[in-house]
Amino acid sequence: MSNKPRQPLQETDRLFATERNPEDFRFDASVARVFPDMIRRSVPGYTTIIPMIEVITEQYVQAGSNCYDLGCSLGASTLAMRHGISFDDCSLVGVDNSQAMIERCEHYIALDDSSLPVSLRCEDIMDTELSNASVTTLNFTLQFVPPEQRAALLARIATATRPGGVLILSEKIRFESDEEQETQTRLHHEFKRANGYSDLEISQKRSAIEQVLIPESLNDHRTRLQQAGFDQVIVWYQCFNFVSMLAIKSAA
Ligand code: GEK
Repeated sequence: MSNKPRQPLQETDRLFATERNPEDFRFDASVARVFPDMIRRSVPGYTTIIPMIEVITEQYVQAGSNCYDLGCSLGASTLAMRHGISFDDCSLVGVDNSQAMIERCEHYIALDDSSLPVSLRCEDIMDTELSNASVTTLNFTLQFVPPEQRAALLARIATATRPGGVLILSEKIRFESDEEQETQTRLHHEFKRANGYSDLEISQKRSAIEQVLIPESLNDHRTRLQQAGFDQVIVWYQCFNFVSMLAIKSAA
């Protein structure tokens, strides 16, 4: 056995704790290292949504189909899907365009006890091949896709989805009323403060992420999902300005 100290698989997020030059947020190695801590302390409801992805997958997965986790990061949503799939002839694919995320994701998949194979693709979700899908997840990923490209991606997902299949779509949203926007944003920041983030961390992260995370309203999401080819869109979870939707393609 080597005496070299092992690098911990995850660390506490202190990326914005000291004053830094404003630059856009990127999913690089420094983010991948602290990601589980960062997302849990920053996204209200994340720790509820992950186990529910397993429950929803269990309900909608179809024998002999493909399941996709688009923007899989370290595989939390991928593993939830993996545990919800009861058919051994299904294939599960995780896609992320951050090399640092995919490398770490491989470790988490290897540590997990399910035997269903997972293939990981280091690819842009705009280009990744999709077919014969029963359950696809976009868990806080669409918000990072440039808004003008979102309709094309959703249409491709809907076309690839079998009758009776679903898309689980979780997003940070914006509100049509300025008053609600202000209230929900304040509550989100209070959630971060309660999780130990300082005012400096909150404001620096906000400036860094503003250019790359573009939230849309619930109405925009609903309309576009229906135009893409999903028959029913429901919000199954909301905590402040974070929601998760289920877009269902009717059974034939
Ligand atoms: C979880 N689903 O833990 N192509 C591929 N990957 C992308 C793209 C793209 N165009 N844009 C962004 N990503 C995960 C959390 S995080 C959410 C998802 C967050 C990837 C990006 O590299 C990152 O890993 C992920 O989408 C978004 O349930 O950080 O708030």
